[in-house]
Amino acid sequence: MTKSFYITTPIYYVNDSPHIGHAYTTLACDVMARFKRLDGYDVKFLTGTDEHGQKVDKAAQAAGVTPQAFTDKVSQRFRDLTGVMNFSNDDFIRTTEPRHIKATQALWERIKANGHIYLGSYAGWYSVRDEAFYTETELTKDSDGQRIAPTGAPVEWVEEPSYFFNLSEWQDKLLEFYDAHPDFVVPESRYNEVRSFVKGGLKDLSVSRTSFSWGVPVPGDEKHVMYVWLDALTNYITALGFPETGGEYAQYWDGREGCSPLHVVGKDILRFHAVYWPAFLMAANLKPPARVTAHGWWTNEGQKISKSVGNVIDPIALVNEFGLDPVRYYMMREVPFGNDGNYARASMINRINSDLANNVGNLSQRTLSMIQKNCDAKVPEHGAFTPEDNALLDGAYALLSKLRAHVEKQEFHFVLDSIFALSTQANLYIDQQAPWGLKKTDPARMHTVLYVLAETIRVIALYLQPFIPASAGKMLDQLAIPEDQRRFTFASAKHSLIPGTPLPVPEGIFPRFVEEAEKVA
Ligand code: ME8
Repeated sequence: MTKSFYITTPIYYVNDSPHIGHAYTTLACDVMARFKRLDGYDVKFLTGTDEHGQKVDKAAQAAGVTPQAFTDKVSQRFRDLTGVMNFSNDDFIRTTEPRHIKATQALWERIKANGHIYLGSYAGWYSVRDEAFYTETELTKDSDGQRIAPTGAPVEWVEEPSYFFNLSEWQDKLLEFYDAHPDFVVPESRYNEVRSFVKGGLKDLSVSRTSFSWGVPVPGDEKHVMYVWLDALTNYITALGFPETGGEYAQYWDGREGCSPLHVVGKDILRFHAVYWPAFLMAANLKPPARVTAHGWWTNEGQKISKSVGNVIDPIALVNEFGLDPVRYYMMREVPFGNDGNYARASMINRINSDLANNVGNLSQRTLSMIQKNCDAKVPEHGAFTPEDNALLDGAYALLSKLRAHVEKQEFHFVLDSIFALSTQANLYIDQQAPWGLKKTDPARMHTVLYVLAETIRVIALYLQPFIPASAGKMLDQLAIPEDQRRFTFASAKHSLIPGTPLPVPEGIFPRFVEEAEKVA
């Protein structure tokens, strides 16, 4: 049976337009989803928008429109971003949809029926920006003496009737769960952080609010709306048809053997996903996800990104300037996934020129134009392979298992590193074999060398598809590879290029980036 794979992005608050952080998380999920599809999995990839809560309500008020009109407009910008970035999500969820309200209320009712929700009243600190409750001891003061959250967000005092989830009673169960699933949180440093947070003791969690109404009504007590995080986290199972537990829920979440739901999130929202969410699910007798992977944060030219500083990076502006695949490549290559990273214009240009143009671009352009000129524009015939030929080809085919292992751990930078190392090796092979010299001395050997190169490029292009789908697709078009022969099972000698296949005239796929000022000079 085909294996199933479910991957989700956080759902994004619609208080503001998408920025590089949003594009980055979804890109990582897109790469993983594409990789798994090419590797034969049945994939569901979900993204969407988080539309309830005080933060969005306030943003709508500031814009002078109703929350529904406001969320309709801003949610569309996130949907548009999926098109601009060539994301391959299978669904786009909005928490204001009826399917989600139904799922959230059903989850609440299950948790309540199991005795884990009780009515009380909350008196404490709340940060609207973080949509999070904080204890007095977690707070510090800013330069004006105002209390602030550990994230730097302002807090306000809240006193209101509230339902509580008995989180304090889940400490042991969570610790047992973490011990049984040491890969539940990746990277390991984050796993340890989550574990020690839970070990330090948990307090019951306020899960409803009464001082505003922009949320999912609590079933049976509609003065309350649910805490936005309980609402938001449920999206991951709403999209699988919950409260139905057959169908996609059984296929992607709990049922089909080997299915392993994966949530990718930024480090700031790990606690919600790795502590609250498994506790909510266990309280409803549902299975927790298989893994939560946390990535780091981007800075801009060394500076923390903030709206007040005015250095927010607009992913669409990056794509307009550098092109989509270069931006996708840069974001996945520049920063080891899990670490914080820095966006620098100079490093973007350097990656475009040295990795894409000079390495893979040059390899493919040199090889294909020689074939065009010297092999009658057809995949060349080849003679017996030398040990050098075999070393390159076998290395290319064998790389897949290494790439799989890195993808399993969300080590996307290592995947790219390995593919580009193969391309570097192929460039060295050209220089050593010097096919241009063989043209007169040994044309048959020249044909073999060009065959080996074209076949290596085919395999490189297959592997690059998850990262730079359009450019890798063009590389495969230039080798006349049919659409239905682009999955990873085709990365083997059994499916190697067929000599005599006509090839189109090659065109450069990876142009160098030249600054406007240099163009004039
Ligand atoms: O947190 N670099 O939504 P959100 C990298 N609605 N990532 C960044 C970043 C940066 N500079 N700034 C923000 C929410 N992010 C909730 C999620 S899920 C059930 C609900 C990332 O729109 C951040 O880490 O505030 C987070 O993963 C994501 O953007 C969404 O943030």
